[in-house]
Amino acid sequence: MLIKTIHNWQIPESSATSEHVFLNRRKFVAAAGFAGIGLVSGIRPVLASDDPTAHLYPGKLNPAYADAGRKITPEALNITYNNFYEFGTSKRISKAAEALVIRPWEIAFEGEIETPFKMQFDDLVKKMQIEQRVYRHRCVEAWSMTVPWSGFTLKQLVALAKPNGNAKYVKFETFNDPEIAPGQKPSLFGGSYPWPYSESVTMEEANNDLAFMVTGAYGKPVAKSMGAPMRMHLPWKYGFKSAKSINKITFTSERPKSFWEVLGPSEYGFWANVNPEVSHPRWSQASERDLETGEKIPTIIYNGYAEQVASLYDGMKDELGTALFR
Ligand SMILES: Nc1nc2c(c(=O)[nH]1)N[C@H]1C(S)=C(S)[C@@H](COP(=O)(O)O)O[C@H]1N2
Ligand SMILES: [Mo]
Repeated sequence: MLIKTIHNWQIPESSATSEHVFLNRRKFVAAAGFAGIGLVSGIRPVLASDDPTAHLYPGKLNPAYADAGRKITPEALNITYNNFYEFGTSKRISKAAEALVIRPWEIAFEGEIETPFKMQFDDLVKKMQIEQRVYRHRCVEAWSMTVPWSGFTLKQLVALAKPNGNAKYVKFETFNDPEIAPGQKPSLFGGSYPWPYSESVTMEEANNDLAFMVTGAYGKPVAKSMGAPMRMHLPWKYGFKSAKSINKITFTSERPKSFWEVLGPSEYGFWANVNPEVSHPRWSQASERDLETGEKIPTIIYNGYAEQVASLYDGMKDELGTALFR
């Protein structure tokens, strides 16, 4: 996708690639070549006949999110370079993730709602207005990508659940099945990971137009390695907030503790809003590496989405007076 208009988050000309980043890029190109081999031997593209919802995609392109100002990350790279700890701690989990069984896929709605209920994913997705949006994604590890997602706004899901007046947070949980997900086997990691993976947002965040529930990518149902059949994308927050393969949604009055918050509260807090001025305790967040090109790009507050979300944090500034990070 070409850059057509000037946005505040666009890359300044001055961000020339340093030697250090260039070397990393060469390393990365080698790794991407390796991923290509994996693709040929192991990954089969999703066929329309495989998935009863395939005809829904890509959906109507939302003009407000048609151009993310950056080149779309190639699909082949994106589905083979993932964070999905259920299947292992490396980025090369796409083959292992094929073990995920996504039909039937039941989603439980619980907590502070009118009546708790369960719904099959195929029935749920039919009730939603599917659209396509191109979003930038910024991982806390300081790499970024640009993805043409399809899905529906989180606020539609909130409305479907009918929360009551006590609901202040929404918690999203992933499956827990050590039979298919080796990362969830207690023997491998000493049982120290607080499975299932979970993430939460405030009701205000969930109802913000930017908050998106992803069911498709690159014009078809989202790949297993990217969190099939349903994952979130909150583009103004670090990537770990965007939980994959969700099967339980709970509305709560108290703020839940998420998977990464339990593991490292000083590094992966609840808010996790992208903020170049607040370093991760072990590295700077001032810039990021484009997954495809290896180019070093300055990181922008709220990943460039301040216009849509900054008002959520009015009066909630951190010690830097900018935006909440942890
Ligand atoms: N269930 C689950 N969801 C997850 C993760 C995970 O390990 N398990 N990793 C997160 C992180 S750190 C990132 S950056 C994104 C990566 O999404 P991608 O693999 O589609 O690029 O997924 C997020 N969602
Ligand atoms: Mo991440």
